[in-house]
Amino acid sequence: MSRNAELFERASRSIPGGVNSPVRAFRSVGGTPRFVARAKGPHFWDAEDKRYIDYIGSWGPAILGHAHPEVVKAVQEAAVHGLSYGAPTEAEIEIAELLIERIPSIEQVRLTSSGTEATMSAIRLARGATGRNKIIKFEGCYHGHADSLLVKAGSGLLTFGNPTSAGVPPEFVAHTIVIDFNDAQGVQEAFAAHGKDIACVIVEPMAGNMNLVKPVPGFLETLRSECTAHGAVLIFDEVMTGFRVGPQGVQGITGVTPDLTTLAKVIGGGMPIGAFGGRTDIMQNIAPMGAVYQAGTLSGNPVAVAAGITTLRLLGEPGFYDRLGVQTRKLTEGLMQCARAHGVPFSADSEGGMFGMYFREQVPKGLNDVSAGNIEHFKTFFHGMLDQGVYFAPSAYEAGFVSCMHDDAIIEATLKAADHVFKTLN
Ligand code: HOZ
Repeated sequence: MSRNAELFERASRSIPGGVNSPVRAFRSVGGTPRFVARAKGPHFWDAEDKRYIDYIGSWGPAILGHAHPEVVKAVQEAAVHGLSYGAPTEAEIEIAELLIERIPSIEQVRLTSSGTEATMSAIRLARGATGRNKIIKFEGCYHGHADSLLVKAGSGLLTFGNPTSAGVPPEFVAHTIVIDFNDAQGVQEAFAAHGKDIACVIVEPMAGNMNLVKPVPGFLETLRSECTAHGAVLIFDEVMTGFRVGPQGVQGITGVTPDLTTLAKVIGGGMPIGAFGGRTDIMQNIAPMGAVYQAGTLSGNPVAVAAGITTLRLLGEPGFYDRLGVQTRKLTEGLMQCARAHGVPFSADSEGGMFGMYFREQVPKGLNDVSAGNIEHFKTFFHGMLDQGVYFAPSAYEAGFVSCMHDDAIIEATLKAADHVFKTLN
């Protein structure tokens, strides 16, 4: 038995499914999860010391590559001074100021420990600020695992073919309206029917939890105009896209301004962190200023904040996102070329350092399109690439991530492996 298999068997005795987050279990692709022993730059090594080119990068945070020396140094230096205080620090102000400076729609921001906490809190805040109950979310968008959001949610749940989670009472999701992503008309109809009861619209402005799905022109603009017209709060969940697709997230690319934004992943540089922020008049409703409660012992954790500040500083270097976007496009265009050469129906898309691969001719516009991809081709491709030492997400419903350490040699090695694997799909 391989060392990875041994570890998986052992893990399965003490941890449900052997993993601490469902997609990692490889259920939708079959086979044995790789247990990571260490990582550096664009690579990680598994329990058998096999090296992989990593296109997950911790699902986004590793934008500078794994174990970037400056981020590691910042973490080490912060750790020496104590791991957690449960009291304010100057560094928290620094990261808040950095976020406000980088993302113009954020006037005030509060830190949490995860993206789930950030979205859950942003929704509570929207409800508290408006005095309304209903929320709109979109099919295939995933906003963490808070109860009211586990309605036909994407990612792990889809992978299990189970559109909602057990353990969520129907009453908890009774106020959640689910509309197809990119269905602007559906949004207009929902507002026409329930406008005065809708507290907020929450959206991944570029979806990353049903694979990468971009908004069609006019979709985000409709969300903005409907929210404005009906006094609802527009929340952009940029947990995945924030500082990943560009220096100001999707809002910087599309020019559509949300009222609140949620962030996580990249802003912690690999350490657990989340944040929600936006208009001051809305943010002032949070305790201790207002009546909306939100708190956390590890919120603003000094070690996570140190990693985040250093990461954000390095991302601010001129040309960073241009270079990242070029490398990511080299990958997606190269993959499409390989697939075409071998007659495999395939498409790909990217924005900044985030990409999608689809085993169908057209890039998807929503969840149904993603589900229409050839899942058998995906599985064969995934395992073929894994054998060749290239690690893509073990689910057709996840996006991929490129770091600034994925240089030409890494992309070429990936495409060489892909050429070999696409050949076997024909
Ligand atoms: N579904 C998560 C990403 N979209 C997976 C997170 C993890 O397993 O770490």
